[in-house]
Amino acid sequence: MLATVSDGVVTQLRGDPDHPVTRGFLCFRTSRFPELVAAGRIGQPLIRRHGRLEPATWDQALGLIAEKLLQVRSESGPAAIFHYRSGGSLGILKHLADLFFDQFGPCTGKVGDICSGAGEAAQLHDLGTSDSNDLFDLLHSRHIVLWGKNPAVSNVHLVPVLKDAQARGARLVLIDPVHHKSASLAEVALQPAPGRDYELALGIARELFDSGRIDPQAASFCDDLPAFRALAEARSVGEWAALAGVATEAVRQLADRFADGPTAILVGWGMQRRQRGGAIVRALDALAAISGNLFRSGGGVSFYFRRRKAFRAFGPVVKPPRVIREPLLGHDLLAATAPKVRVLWVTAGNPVAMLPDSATTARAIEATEFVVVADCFLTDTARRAHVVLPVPTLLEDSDLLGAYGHHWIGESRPVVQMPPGVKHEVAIFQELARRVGLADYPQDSIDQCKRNALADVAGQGASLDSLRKSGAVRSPVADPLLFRQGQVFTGTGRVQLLAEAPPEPQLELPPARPGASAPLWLFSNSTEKSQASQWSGKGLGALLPCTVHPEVVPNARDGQRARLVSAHGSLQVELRLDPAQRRDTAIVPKGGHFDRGQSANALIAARPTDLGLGAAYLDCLVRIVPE
Ligand SMILES: Nc1nc2c(c(=O)[nH]1)N[C@H]1C(S)=C(S)[C@@H](COP(=O)(O)OP(=O)(O)OC[C@H]3O[C@@H](n4cnc5c(=O)[nH]c(N)nc54)[C@H](O)[C@@H]3O)O[C@H]1N2
Ligand SMILES: Nc1nc2c(c(=O)[nH]1)N[C@H]1C(S)=C(S)[C@@H](COP(=O)(O)OP(=O)(O)OC[C@H]3O[C@@H](n4cnc5c(=O)[nH]c(N)nc54)[C@H](O)[C@@H]3O)O[C@H]1N2
Ligand SMILES: [Mo]
Repeated sequence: MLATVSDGVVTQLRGDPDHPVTRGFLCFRTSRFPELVAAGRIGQPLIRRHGRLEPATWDQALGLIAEKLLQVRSESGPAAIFHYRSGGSLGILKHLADLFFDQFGPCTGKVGDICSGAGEAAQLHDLGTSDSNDLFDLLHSRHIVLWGKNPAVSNVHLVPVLKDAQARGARLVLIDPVHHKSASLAEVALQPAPGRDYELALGIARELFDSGRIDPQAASFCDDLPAFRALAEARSVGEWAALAGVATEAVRQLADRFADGPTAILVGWGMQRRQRGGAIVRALDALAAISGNLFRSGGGVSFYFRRRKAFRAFGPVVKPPRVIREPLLGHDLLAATAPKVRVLWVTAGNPVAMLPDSATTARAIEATEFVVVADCFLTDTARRAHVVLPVPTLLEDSDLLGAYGHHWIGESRPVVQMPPGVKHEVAIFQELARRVGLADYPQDSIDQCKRNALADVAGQGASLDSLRKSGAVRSPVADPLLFRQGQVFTGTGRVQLLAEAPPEPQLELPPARPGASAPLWLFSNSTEKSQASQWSGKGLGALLPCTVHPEVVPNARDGQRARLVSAHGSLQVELRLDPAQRRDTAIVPKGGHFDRGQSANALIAARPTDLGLGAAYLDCLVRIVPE
């Protein structure tokens, strides 16, 4: 990113025209990030006194924290301290927070990943890694399947690559129950039933088996081929299509695309946020493999880019004395005894708004004896803290970054000075380490921390100096083609095909109310205007918008107020009518604030996914009650 600064203020943010991926443009939310900062960041530490958060000095804040950490460790042991770190701006130096709690304890840690847990675990199981071919390998694709993915909103720098691929003849298909902006990129946009991608994938597989169009070598590079074949043959193509809620012909045409490769599957993140999320991604892995598209340039089944692979860890992997499951954080915090969790440290995340079952998360945090939140903003979570520590925004930060959607790595350096009351997180932990007597905690300069993280790749063209000179460097440890010569990275070297059908998801019916709609699948999808709970520009507005088909609520008017009711809670919304949507869905933005009554997670039960301890956010049914 490039920033224009005038009088110490960022007046414009844009993409770097020299960056191979960002090519001079940014997404809506990032280009307007300065407005978010101007609207109210925290400029000094806050300490709760007499029930209210009041300004304090760093000496008071860190003194209080050090005292509390030492007291709780000596009285209850380090397992009574829990450190929760989420994504934030994804900087690599933020991992130094983990090192602090490993050395101070080891303390209670988090397991699972509500973002990508199920999909990553699925791919790790099937392929031995969760990574992708080089982004630009898509230029060799004949077909690209956007399977439950909305790049026009959540991955904007993929869009020009898709368009370039199309200009070279690639044909694009979108598979998503929701009609969204990316539909206009695709030649076909299929809207299957929510959560039925397993059935859709097996229908395609059945058609490929029936017509003898699977890779003739499949048995040599796949384990469990007969079992996967038996799964596909459990139903006819027509039966699978009916279960998936699409026409039989549509399934056959998808099969034709897989047989006419190279065909790349770009696996979206939504469908793995379901109870069967792991099995769904496993079905897509299997489809890519048996159709002969896994090892080809222009093929692949791309979900994640291993953004941390190039960076050396700051310490050894430490086994925590106890773990809290991220998708069940509120529940696990409340249930933890022997010892109770007495200190909670939250960094780079807003769990009250973003984890499922917001009310329980909020209650669990409120019930914790001492809560520290490090953030730039007074979030739903920070508002419940005993101490709030203000950290730099991404425009003031100094860090290293891997990327979400490609293999380039880069350095961030401050374009403006942070306000005097704000501290870099590395400095916070270094100072705290001195106060609590951690003699081995690194007291290096930030540049030295960066050099340490780059030690493994510095000799391969990715030193700190080359990052500084070039702006961004392609990770030297990312092969342009992930798999070569029919080998994956599993124990056997062969793809582990899905061999068992996943169980049906368990769904809670929303209570019946007079005049209410039938149960609808609640989608809480990314919106252009925010990164999770960080809203840019004008923000979310007074009422949470909820998009539905006009026939979902009889006589509904656009803009009408209504209530969304689930088995867990209810929210006031403003209806947006869209005839392009299915009649069994209700779509709200992800990231609404809990204290404003706008968090979808107030409606969503905390339930883990089948693999990887993700959160099944999307297995949520609601009714609409007109007001
Ligand atoms: N503007 C913006 N961009 C973002 C983010 C943001 O908050 N705002 N968040 C970032 C983060 S944290 C992440 S993890 C990434 C990915 O963030 P996501 O927004 O999760 O990713 P996508 O894969 O683009 O979108 C998910 C898609 O899955 C679809 N979907 C849901 N259920 C199903 C299903 O059962 N079947 C099928 N086929 N599709 C389904 C949804 O309708 C949606 O279009 O994006 C990042 N980009
Ligand atoms: N219903 C529903 N819920 C979802 C999702 C969904 O699709 N639907 N998506 C899920 C996904 S994919 C994700 S990744 C999670 C995201 O969940 P979170 O990571 O909790 O989301 P954010 O709201 O981005 O919170 C990040 C916070 O970190 C702060 N921050 C930014 N940079 C830094 C930093 O350098 N240091 C520190 N200390 N703080 C920093 C920001 O100000 C912000 O308050 O939400 C999940 N929740
Ligand atoms: Mo995420």
